[in-house]
Amino acid sequence: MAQTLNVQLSIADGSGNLLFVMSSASYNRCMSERPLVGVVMGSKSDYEVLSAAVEILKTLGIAHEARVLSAHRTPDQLFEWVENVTAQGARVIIAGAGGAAHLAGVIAAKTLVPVLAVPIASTPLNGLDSLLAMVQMPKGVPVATLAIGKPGAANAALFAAEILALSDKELYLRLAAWRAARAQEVLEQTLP
Ligand code: AIR
Repeated sequence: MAQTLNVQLSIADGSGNLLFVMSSASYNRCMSERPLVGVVMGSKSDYEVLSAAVEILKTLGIAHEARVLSAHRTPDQLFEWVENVTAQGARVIIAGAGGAAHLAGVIAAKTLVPVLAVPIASTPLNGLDSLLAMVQMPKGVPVATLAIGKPGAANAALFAAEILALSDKELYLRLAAWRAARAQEVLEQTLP
């Protein structure tokens, strides 16, 4: 007979106060729900960076769908995915790309769902090319651009969580606990 293991994830601060509790059952439920966040990247090679966003979404129990689709190499399939994922209920899209990074911009052109852009350092220009491509959107089609690389990817997921938490009290509490745990980590740092 198959058995289901239900474990609890909990985070406590240095004084033992519980900051974060989530059962594996509710985590699994979140993951099987329809995606609230779409994560898309121009190439599999971008995943090393975008995994920082996916990890945060998992930690906060936010249902998401991650795909590789390129504005230049697979434009038709990209538009199809944007239509599908937003129709399913995605309320934020995170788009990471390097080089001539048009991914976030063309997605923003196709939807009114907020688009968060993550520039990726994948060319000899070290991400400055993608940063400028993403941040310099023409008036009328906004994209919110985060920092180059992993810090930007992690912050994109946290920003997505903040947007969703405006109408989801449980997520708001998980996010507050996550932030408090990070502060606690700093306070516990000691110097040699
Ligand atoms: N890219 C893919 N299609 C359009 C763009 N701008 C980007 C990817 C990746 C870079 O090109 O986002 O950062 C190199 O991709 P690859 O597949 O050659 O490693």
